[in-house]
Amino acid sequence: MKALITNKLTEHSVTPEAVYLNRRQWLKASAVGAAGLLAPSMKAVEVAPGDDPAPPWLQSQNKQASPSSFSSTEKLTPYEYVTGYNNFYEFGTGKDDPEKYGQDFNPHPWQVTVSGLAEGTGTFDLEDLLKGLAVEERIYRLRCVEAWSMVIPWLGVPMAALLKRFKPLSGAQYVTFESVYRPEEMPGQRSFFGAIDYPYIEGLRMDEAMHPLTLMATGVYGRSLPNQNGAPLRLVVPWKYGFKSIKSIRKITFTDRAPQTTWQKSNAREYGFYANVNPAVDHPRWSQAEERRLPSTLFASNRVPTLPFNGYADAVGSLYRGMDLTKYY
Ligand SMILES: Nc1nc2c(c(=O)[nH]1)N[C@H]1C(S)=C(S)[C@@H](COP(=O)(O)O)O[C@H]1N2
Ligand SMILES: [Mo]
Repeated sequence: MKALITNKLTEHSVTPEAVYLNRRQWLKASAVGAAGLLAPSMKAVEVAPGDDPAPPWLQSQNKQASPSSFSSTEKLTPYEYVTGYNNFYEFGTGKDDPEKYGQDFNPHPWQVTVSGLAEGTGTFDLEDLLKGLAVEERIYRLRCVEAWSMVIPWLGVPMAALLKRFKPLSGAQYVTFESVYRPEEMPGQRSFFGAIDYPYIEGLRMDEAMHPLTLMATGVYGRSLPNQNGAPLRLVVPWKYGFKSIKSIRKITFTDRAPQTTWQKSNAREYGFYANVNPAVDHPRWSQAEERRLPSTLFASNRVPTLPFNGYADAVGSLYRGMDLTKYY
């Protein structure tokens, strides 16, 4: 089944038809069980190729995506929210700035520089980096530290499969990611009163990076990533607050110690290195006990309780056994 999702959705098509159709299929497929896992035979969406400015090799790799049993069965957040309500400060701090001001950014051709404690360091073309890796569709919850959330159908490759290509050395305890720095194409990076330092830096402990849920996303909603979502490749760590999921990655570095991340540098008391979603540890300025599942309105705020590790505790809780999560927030 093919459905068309254009970039100009009207209010009348807030939820793409393909999503509705597939929801019905999912419900019919009794394989959708209490665990909330998707029957691993059906993708959520397919998108017409005309919408996608990425090079043909990337489009075709994304289009061959197979569904993943790690996917959530919750109702997808509509495409226009996923691609129109964004945090990507390089393009501005307003939620609609990334879509508005992200269109002059040209992510192709793209290279990634890999350095540090690994055998296979160097600078690689994106195409070579991804060659031979199977893209999966992963429907994950995304929980922003600002207490809103979405359900997003990502396309991407397991981070472990990508990182293994560089043969990390045994001393590599952490991996650092760095976003692109292109002030000429990114107005937020030119702003004198920029909210944060650029380039944007994030990092994971090695075992977090290699966890099967950790994804290097190459697409969303059946197409390659729009600029505002972090084209051409971005991290997705669904059990952590959204700011860990760094966009438009240009550098990967294997290190023996944790990097200072952008948000830690901006305010260490408010933003920790771990940033695991935790309803029991409030942000100093607001509660994290609940979230607004978008779309939400004044009359239907759509508040849902926030779950430990964003609902992925069974899969990732053991990574943090014995750690005081109020100290390592
Ligand atoms: N480089 C970069 N990556 C970033 C951000 C950013 O401002 N710059 N914002 C983060 C935040 S706060 C969130 S919630 C997610 C949002 O991802 P989305 O816009 O694709 O939903 O991206 C994260 N990755
Ligand atoms: Mo966020």
